Order: sequence, then C-alpha cells, then structure tokens
Amino acid sequence: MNREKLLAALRGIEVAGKSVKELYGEISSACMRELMQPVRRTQGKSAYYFSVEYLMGRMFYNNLLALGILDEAREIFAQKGLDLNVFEDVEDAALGNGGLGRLAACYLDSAASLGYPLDGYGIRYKYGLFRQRFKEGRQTEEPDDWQKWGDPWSVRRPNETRRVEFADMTVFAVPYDMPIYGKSLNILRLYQAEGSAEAEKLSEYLYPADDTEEGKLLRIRQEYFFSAAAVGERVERFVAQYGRDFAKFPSVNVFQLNDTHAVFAVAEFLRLLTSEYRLSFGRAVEIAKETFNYTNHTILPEALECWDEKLVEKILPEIAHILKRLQIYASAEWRERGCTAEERRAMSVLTGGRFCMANVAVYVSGHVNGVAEIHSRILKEKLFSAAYRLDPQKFLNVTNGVTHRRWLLLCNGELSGFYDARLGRGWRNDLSQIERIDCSDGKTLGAFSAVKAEKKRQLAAYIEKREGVKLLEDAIYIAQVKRLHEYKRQLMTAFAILRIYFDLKEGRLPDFTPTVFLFGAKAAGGYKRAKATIKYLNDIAALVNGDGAVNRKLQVVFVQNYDVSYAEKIVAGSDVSLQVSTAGFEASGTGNMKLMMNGAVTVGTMDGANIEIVEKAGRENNYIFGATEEEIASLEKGYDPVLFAEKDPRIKEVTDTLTDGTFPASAELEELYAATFERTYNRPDHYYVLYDLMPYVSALLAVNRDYKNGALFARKQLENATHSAFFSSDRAIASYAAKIWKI
Ligand code: 26Q
Repeated sequence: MNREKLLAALRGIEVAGKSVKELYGEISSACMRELMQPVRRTQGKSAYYFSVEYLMGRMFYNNLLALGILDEAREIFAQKGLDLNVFEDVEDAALGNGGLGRLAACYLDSAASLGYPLDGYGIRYKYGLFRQRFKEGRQTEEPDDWQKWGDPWSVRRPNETRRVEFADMTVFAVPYDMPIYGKSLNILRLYQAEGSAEAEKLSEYLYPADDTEEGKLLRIRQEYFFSAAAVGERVERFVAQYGRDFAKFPSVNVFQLNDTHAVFAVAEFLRLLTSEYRLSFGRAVEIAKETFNYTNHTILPEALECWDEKLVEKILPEIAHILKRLQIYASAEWRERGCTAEERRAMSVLTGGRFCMANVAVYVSGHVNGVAEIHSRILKEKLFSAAYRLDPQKFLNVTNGVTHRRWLLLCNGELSGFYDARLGRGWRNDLSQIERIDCSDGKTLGAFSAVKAEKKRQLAAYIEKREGVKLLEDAIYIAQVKRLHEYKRQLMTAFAILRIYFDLKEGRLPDFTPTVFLFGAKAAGGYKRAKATIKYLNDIAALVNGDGAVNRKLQVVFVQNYDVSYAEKIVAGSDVSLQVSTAGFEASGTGNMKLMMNGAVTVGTMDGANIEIVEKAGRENNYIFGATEEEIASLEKGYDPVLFAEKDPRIKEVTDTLTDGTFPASAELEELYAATFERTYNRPDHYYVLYDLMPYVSALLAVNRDYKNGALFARKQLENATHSAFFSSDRAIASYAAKIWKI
C-alpha cells in the first residue's frame, strides 16, 4: 500500500459543492484503489469460509482503519470543513441476522489482520436484514436497501460468472469481491444471482429468521446456489493449476462450513469429483473428509436443517442422488466399525424421508467444533454423541471471539487512548498486553471512570438524536442487545423490571440508584412470541417512563433498528451486560464479549461463553445467577410454572400484569400468557423464566447496591475490560489456523 499516494489522493478531493453521497463514493473509491493493490498469493494452502451470512456493518471507517489512515483522513477533511462522521448515515451492510453472521465478519477481519489466507464465500443479497421501526410499540419491517449510497467497497467480476443448474432453471452466479485488508489481502466473494426473474429471486432477500425452522424451497435454492458456485470455482482453479491429481486438493484447500447452511457444498464437491472427474465415490469421500470442517452454532432442535428428500429431488436430482449414496456408503462404514442400529440411525444422512444436513456435515468433516466450552461439551455428550463415540478425535472446541479492531479501537477511541497512555501502542496488535494494567491503582481507576462517563454521555446523545428520548444522567446503563428469542429471555428482564417497578412504588427500595434498561433486538417477522415480547417491553417502557413517581429512578428504552453500528455505540456506553439465556441454550454469545471488552460487568447465567468470561475476569467481578445446565436437566419433568407463580406473590404480582388490565388488552399479552402458563408448541414456561426470575432480580439489586461505591464498581468493570484479550477473534482465528486449517 502506498500510504503517501493515498493521502495525496485524499487531499486532492474537492469538497465544495458536492453531496455527502458523492463524497462518500469518491473517498471510498480512492481507498479501494489502494486496497486492491497488493498482489494476491497464488501458491500454498488457503482456507475458505462458507457462510450464508456476513454481517459486515459499515465498511468505511473499518477500511480506513485497516489502511492505517483513519486519523489522518479525519484531519485532512476537517481542514476542508468536512466532518467524516457524516458518513455515519450510510447504511450498514447487514447481510446477516445476528451472531453467526457477525462472527463471520469478525473472523475475516482477524485473518487478514494476522496475515492468514482466508477468503469468504457467500451471497450478495439485494436486501439485507429488514429495517425495524416501532408503531404503537409493535415492530414493523421494511426492506433494507443497503446499496442506496452505492456499493463502493466491492468490485463486480462478470468474467468469473458461474452457471448453477437446477432441474427447472439455470442461474448465473456473478461474483462481487470485497477486499479484506490487513497483513494479507483476502477477499470476500459474494455471488449475485442473475438470469430470469425467477433466478434473480435467489439473491433478493436474506432469510430473516435465526434459529427457526423455515422449510422453504427458496432457502434450499439459496444454499445450493452459492455453495455450488464456490465449490465449482475452487475445483476449477485447482485443476487449472495442479491438474487432476485430487489427492493434492486438501493440501491447498481447506473449507470451513459456517453451520449447516452450506452443506450442499459437500454434495456438490462429491458430484463434481465423481461425475465430471470420474473419481470413485469412495475416493471422493476420502478427499472431502480431508477438506471440509464444520462449526455448529446452535443446539435448538427447530434450527437443525433437515430437508425433505422429495423436495431436494425435485429441484436437485443429482444432489439428492449423491446424498443417498452417501447414506449407503456411510452406513456400510458404520456397520463395519460395529455401530448399533440406534447409533446408525442417530448419525443418518437420510432418515424419515429427510436429509439431515448436520449429519452430512459431521460425517464428512475432518473437524467438528462448537463455539464455547459448554457448547462443545453438549455437542459431544448429546447432539452428536454417537459420532463422538466413533471418532472422538474429530471433535474440538474453539471459543468464539470478536475483532478488537471494530469492537474496541473503532468504537471506543477513548478506552484505546487510555491503554495507549499506559502501555504504548503495542497492545493494538497483541491484546493480551492490556492485562498489564493495574486495576487496583486509584489514578488508573479514576481515568477509566472518566472514559466510561464520556462514552455514556455520547451514547445518551446518540439515543436522543435517534429515538428522541433523553436518558437519565448519573444512572446505571444496563443493556440487553441481541436477537429476540425466547431462550435469550428478554421476557425475564421484562418481568424483573416490573418487579423493581412495584418495589420502588411501594417504597421498598429506598436507596435505589437510578437505572436505565436499554434494549435492542429484532424479532423474526413470523415469530409471534418474539414480537409480543417487543410490544410488552414497549408497554412497560410507556408505563415506567410515564410514571412521575418513579421515572427519575427507573427508565426503559427499546431502541429501533438495532444493528452493528448501533451496537458499536451501546457496547461502549453500557455499564452492565445482560446475558441471561436458559443454561444450555446459548451456544456462545458474542455480544457478551463486546460489552466485556468495553468494561461492562455481566449479569448472567452459567451459559455459553459467560462461563469463560467469569473464569477470566473473576466471578467476584460479575453477577452470576440462575439454574445451571444440570439443574435445568434435572428439573424438566417436575416444574409447574402455575404452582411456581401461585406460591410466590412477588412473582404472581408481575405475571398478573399479563391479564389484570395494567396494560391494554392485546393479542400480544395473550400470547405471552400462553407461553408462560399453557402447553403450546412447548411446555409452559419452556425456558424457565419464572424459575430464574427472583435470583435475577437479586442479581440486579446487587449491581444497584455495588454501583454506589464508585471505585469498587469501576474496578470490577476494569477487571473485565483488561481480561478480555482471550475473546479477541485474533486468538480464535489463530486457533482455527493451527488446529483445523493447518495454514
Ligand atoms: C436455518 C434454516 C432456514 C432459515 C434460517 C436458518 C437459520 C439462520 C440463522 C438458523 C440459524 C441462524 C443463526 C444462528 C446463530 O446466529 N447462532 C449464534 O451463533 C453465534 C456465533 O457462534 C453464537 O454466539 C450464538 O450463541 C448463536 O446463537
């Protein structure tokens, strides 16, 4: 990269008379010319990430940071009278739903920064995750037109278009390359579907659901579309470079499947090697086993992808045929190796007329990993126990991480400056150095508190601008930001807030420190219960914020259209991070890491990566409560939420608000009542909200008490921030590279 040349180009940009959009295009394009400069490696082994989601967020500041010119660029344009913050109006590239998609983006960032050859393959959706607004407290969804300001950060490569064949149509996969810049230049290649109007639908919308079963034909088409294009390209390039000696394929290619969403890549790989290149089926499987790896991100049964055999057969007959052959081939192997009928059924590729994509992935992968210690253990003991008994060496854990470039350097310049002042700048490339900060030193704590106070002011100003709500000052900022899902238990927070509200009104909490509860969450459009929870929380916000008796002590704000850019503000400006999933259900969580990195304490259950967070930062510096995974498992039959609420008036008073007229009657309240007390698609209170409620309230009140001692609480926060290095995705990527990819 020619830094001086780039800076000179930026200095040459004329600002006067141009729209923000024009300037955005010009500055971005100048940077792109430099980003695309480095010569790409053509030799050696590379890893490829297959993901149907990439939640990149805003690329502008990230790319300027990666180029090492962000500060200078700010100065150059400030002198011209242009504040670079104006580009905060640019839409995020939200081609993902939540954790899994954002993880992919963090991993690309870390791999490039560390110089590992890792390219990504995915889909270039015309519309990303919907834009959310509230109307009378209810979520509405609008298409996310993320290219409104153009897409200056990618390059269309029409010459590398690929054909993808379905039984009933041909679709052209046109690649768009986005540079991921660091020590190496890596590429995120997103395919856009072109051809007939029907064909173009394949890359029109991101599936807006996370963790829900959506047995849709379009989803299968999307998955095969990009998987086949990517695999076809990898195989073709290999043959061009090395000929048909496929034994060598795994020495230059390693594939990582980001959950089961790209498992059709396995079938397509086998199809190409057997029908185009005439390898035997067994040989093709052996090569696949050395090439593919699979990361699981959820154990929720409704999120495990199983596709109807007949459906796949109809649009992808050859692929269905390959998968059936794989079932026969694998069964023979399992029989030979002495598996019982029950074990074979559990591992089946095809069972009950459905293709089980997770089983395809497990069988064919050299490595299978979970995303936090507890989750990887559950995979071995429960979800994939038969496969684990057969091939224990296949299974490993790689705890998730988040890129500290976006989630600390970019979103919290103040905290970064605090580290610079004490450590120099070396920590920016080796986050573990922040452990050298002395959290007991009074001056250090004072400086840290000043940083936190400033980030809280900035957050409050931002929320006032976006939502028109003025946050309480001198209050504790408590955030629950994540997709809306029953197992994440936003409903439990709703009940806890009501408990605190009633106690405040009754004068039972005389020394209560003012507290703001901040929510950010999108609910899948078809997920009634999740949407009902949004409405309930907005009802609660109206009640609490409108009650003159408490509204200087308690405030509830649900921000609209929570996305990566909003997250950057909230994680930096929060004191407390709520991570309260039912134990055993949150695979890892990554928001928990972002908040910790910015010095928030966790109020959480022993679930996902929370367990490792408190292991690193000290249980005494966080607020752990609630049933453990074992306790939940032992509880399952004997738990009756109706009795549970009856015998504790503190719980009953809260759940009564679903029916007693505290809020105007609504279908949403009825839905939540049913979820809590009736048998529906799950048992009543399937996620043990009432069971954990009072311990949760106690944890929140403990925070409230501790916060009064400013130095004590700041110390807890700083202990969290300075012990977050393990949760940098630089560590996670180094682990994938060493243990799985061997690059
Ligand atoms: C499947 C079939 C049809 C339509 C949609 C889906 C679908 C889409 C997205 C299923 C699941 C997802 C997303 C899952 C996800 O985001 N999981 C999260 O992954 C994070 C990164 O590992 C973890 O930190 C979270 O704990 C986990 O919930």
